[in-house]
Amino acid sequence: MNNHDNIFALSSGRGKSGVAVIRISGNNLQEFAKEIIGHNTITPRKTYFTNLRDDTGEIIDQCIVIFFAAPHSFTGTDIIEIQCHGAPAVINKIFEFLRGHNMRIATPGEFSRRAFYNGKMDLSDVDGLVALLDAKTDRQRAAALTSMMGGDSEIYTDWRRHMLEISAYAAAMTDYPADDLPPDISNTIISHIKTLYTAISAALNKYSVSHAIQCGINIVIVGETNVGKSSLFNRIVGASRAIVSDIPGTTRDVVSAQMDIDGYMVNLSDTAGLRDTTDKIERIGIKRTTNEIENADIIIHVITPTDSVMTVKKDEILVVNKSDTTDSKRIKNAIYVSAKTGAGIPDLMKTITERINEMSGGGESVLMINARTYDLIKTAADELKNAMSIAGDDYDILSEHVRYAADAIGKILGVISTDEVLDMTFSQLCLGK
Ligand SMILES: Nc1nc2c(ncn2[C@@H]2O[C@H](COP(=O)(O)OP(=O)(O)O)[C@@H](O)[C@H]2O)c(=O)[nH]1
Ligand SMILES: [Mg+2]
Repeated sequence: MNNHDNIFALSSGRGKSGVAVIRISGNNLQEFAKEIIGHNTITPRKTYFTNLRDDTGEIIDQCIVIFFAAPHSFTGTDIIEIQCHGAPAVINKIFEFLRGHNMRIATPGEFSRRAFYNGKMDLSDVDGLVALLDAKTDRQRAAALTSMMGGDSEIYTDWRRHMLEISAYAAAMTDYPADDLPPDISNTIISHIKTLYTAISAALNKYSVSHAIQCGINIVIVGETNVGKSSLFNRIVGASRAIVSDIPGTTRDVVSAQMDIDGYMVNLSDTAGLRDTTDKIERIGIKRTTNEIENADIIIHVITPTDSVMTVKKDEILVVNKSDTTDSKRIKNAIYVSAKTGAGIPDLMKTITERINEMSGGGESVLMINARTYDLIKTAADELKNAMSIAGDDYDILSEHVRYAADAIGKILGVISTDEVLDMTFSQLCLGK
């Protein structure tokens, strides 16, 4: 991959659309921009209505062309943006035209990679962009946008700066004889490390929230056979905003649907009834149900009005279905619903929403932690803990540990980066980003 190549990509989605956006990134695109626009001078960021012509002079399409001069562009390079009609034939013809001008199609994430190399985004911002392009619900959008706009980077940068300061300070201690140092210097250093450690641990503790926002909150419907689990599943799916997307790997007897409840993504699963059975296939279903329960954030436990009163477990919502068959509501700690008539479903949805909000701390902003950043934050926390255990003995080693912590955070930002990390981060992006 060469950073000096002129690269192009379709930045808008594939398929028939009113308008498609093709972007070109390169080091010196002004002349080419003038040529296609057909003006001797052009102003950056101005829109030009252009009859885009191929090399024989034939019009390919009527387009809007905008030229962004480096460094004031998404990538920090020159960029030409062509807005053409969103027909595959138009797009293909423009691609062909660009190829003929010594340009090549970008690899996935290559535009963002350039933005990173040119200091337009750090890796944490790129993580945010990846998540934003994936966002299906409003909470996902909000968390990803904060991260992409540098909200998370600010926190990481602040932590790292503190760590580097502490590390340098501790290292400097070794240059002085112990008697010359202020008596409480060790305590001061340790208390600074402790403050950082507390902040980082708090962020780690919220990983489950961040994970739930990004990957969805798992809600599982359980109960004995015939209590109406599947009927209730259909009711709930119908009562919430459907997310049109497939969860990979749901071809199994546990049926799942992805939906949007109060802006949160929810993975709702209907399960096989739990009961003792000798039937081999049913037992596989029950095993899967057990797995599903283990991964559940919230369990909807369904019973019928004739069942005996039971205690409700912490993560459970007890639901009495088939309320249409009785007038009594003798089971006190349960929500009465009828999957058949829809009675009580709004109450159930309200309770589910309350539970989700409790779980997520009411939408207060949290660092958007992913698998890559989780390990690095954990490493930083561990290194700070190591540093604290050395208290007052060996400033050199203490300084080293804090330095390792700073390096871990530096890797999150990409200040310290390996090609492997970069490849992993950018390859998640689609073409044209
Ligand atoms: N009267 C009544 N019947 C229901 C209700 N919900 C489900 N059923 C019936 O109960 C039976 C079992 O329903 P199903 O959803 O397959 O239960 P599952 O085995 O727990 O998934 C079916 O005959 C449903 O029509 C309800 O709210 N009221
Ligand atoms: Mg069923």
